[in-house]
Amino acid sequence: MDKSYLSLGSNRGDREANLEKAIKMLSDWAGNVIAESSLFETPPWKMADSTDFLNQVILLETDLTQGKLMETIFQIETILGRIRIQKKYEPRTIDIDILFFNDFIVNKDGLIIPHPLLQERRFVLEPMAEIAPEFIHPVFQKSVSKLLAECVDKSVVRKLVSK
Ligand code: PH2
Ligand code: MG
Ligand code: MG
Repeated sequence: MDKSYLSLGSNRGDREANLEKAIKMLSDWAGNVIAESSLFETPPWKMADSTDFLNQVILLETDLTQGKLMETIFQIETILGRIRIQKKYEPRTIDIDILFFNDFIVNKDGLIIPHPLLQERRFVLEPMAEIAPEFIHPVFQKSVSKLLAECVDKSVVRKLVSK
């Protein structure tokens, strides 16, 4: 099976329930969720007039191709009430982004892996560093903990104690 790290984020509705439902659907339709980070409360990154997010990173074992995984993710986002109105970032019940897929480097049919902005986002690197600090970014050839140490985004992300 292939291994994919996914970033989950929600800042509308019952954020914690949205993350939980997304993980359940991913395990039903995409594979096995074999690791989950804690939940992190994070200030909106490059979004004006937005409320705080809950963010999480999970590790999924899957037999789906990257393209099929992306399709499944879009279906889950739609079922969970994600509405895309504008092109720019907007509040959402759920956003699921593929961060890594094995050590593959992909740029095809609008899908870019590794996620091109992950190294700029503390809301991704903090949770990922909790479950996979030694994972090597295949383009930069640096570990996630090194990317976190070098990250220019200094926003304060807060780990929730309940998980
Ligand atoms: N997602 C974005 C843009 N900004 N900020 C936070 N804190 N969390 C997110 O998940 C997030 C964001 C685009 O997908
Ligand atoms: Mg996103
Ligand atoms: Mg997305």
